[in-house]
Amino acid sequence: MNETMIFRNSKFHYLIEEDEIFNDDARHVIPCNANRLSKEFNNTNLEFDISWLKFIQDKEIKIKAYINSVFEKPQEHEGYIINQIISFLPFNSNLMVGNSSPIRDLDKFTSNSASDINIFSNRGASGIDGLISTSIGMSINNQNNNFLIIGDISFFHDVSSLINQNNINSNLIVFILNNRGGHIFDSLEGITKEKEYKDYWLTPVDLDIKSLASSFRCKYSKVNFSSIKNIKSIIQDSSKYDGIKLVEIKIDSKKNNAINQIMDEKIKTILS
Ligand SMILES: Cc1ncc(C[n+]2csc(CCOP(=O)(O)OP(=O)(O)O)c2C)c(N)n1
Repeated sequence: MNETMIFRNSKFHYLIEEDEIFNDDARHVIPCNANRLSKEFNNTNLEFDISWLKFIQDKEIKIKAYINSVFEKPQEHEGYIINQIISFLPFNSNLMVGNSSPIRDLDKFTSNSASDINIFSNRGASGIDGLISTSIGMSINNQNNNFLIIGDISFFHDVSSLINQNNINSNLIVFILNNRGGHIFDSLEGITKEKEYKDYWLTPVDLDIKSLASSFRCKYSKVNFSSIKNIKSIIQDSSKYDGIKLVEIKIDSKKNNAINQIMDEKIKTILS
């Protein structure tokens, strides 16, 4: 639906960009401040057809209702887990969200929260590097209520940053979504069937996170599908501990992908 709608209206697309940055998706660029432009429009008698906005809003309401209905029951699914984490975060928490699946799942499967959460991410080059050290930096400004949601490969990539807690007084909970590899690549069509998939794409590390926690003097707890409700108490008790706590959440990627597929199909139907 989106593609067709965008294609149908492509000649009417204007990018409003104050800094005149080149954008090869937009045929027309208006180099102007967006607030200033909207004020200028308000002073004219021009009438715009904004039925498309209502169309998108209606679809969004339906998709949210569908997602909420699926998540009424616990699901072995990263979107469900992120949804749960967000729902228990205290007011004014700092939350760093890793690449690539965690941030995409947060975008796709969570709604606006009334808790004024400060969201941090690294979506420039979308690197999986430095996410733990950035979160430790983030936590310096907030005595309590600092959280990071990160995949296992990204966690292992930056695990040596945990040594910083010897120098920096950081209060941080790291939720590691451990699906044993970089499962973002499962979404690339055909790749999972290639013989190089495991060695060059998935690259599972399989180090023992509990032992790493003890080496770096971090607290540790493990959550799996049957103990998923413990996420609530882990977050509620977060202000009780100093330092960094690693919470390993085991995910079965096959089950996660199967739920993703069902949800994607349904969302496609809603959008069609
Ligand atoms: C520094 C850097 N190296 C490689 C990549 C390519 N890359 C993007 S996502 C990803 C895998 C991430 O795996 P994980 O953290 O376990 O998250 P998951 O995909 O399972 O959600 C990789 C290697 C990158 N974005 N940044």
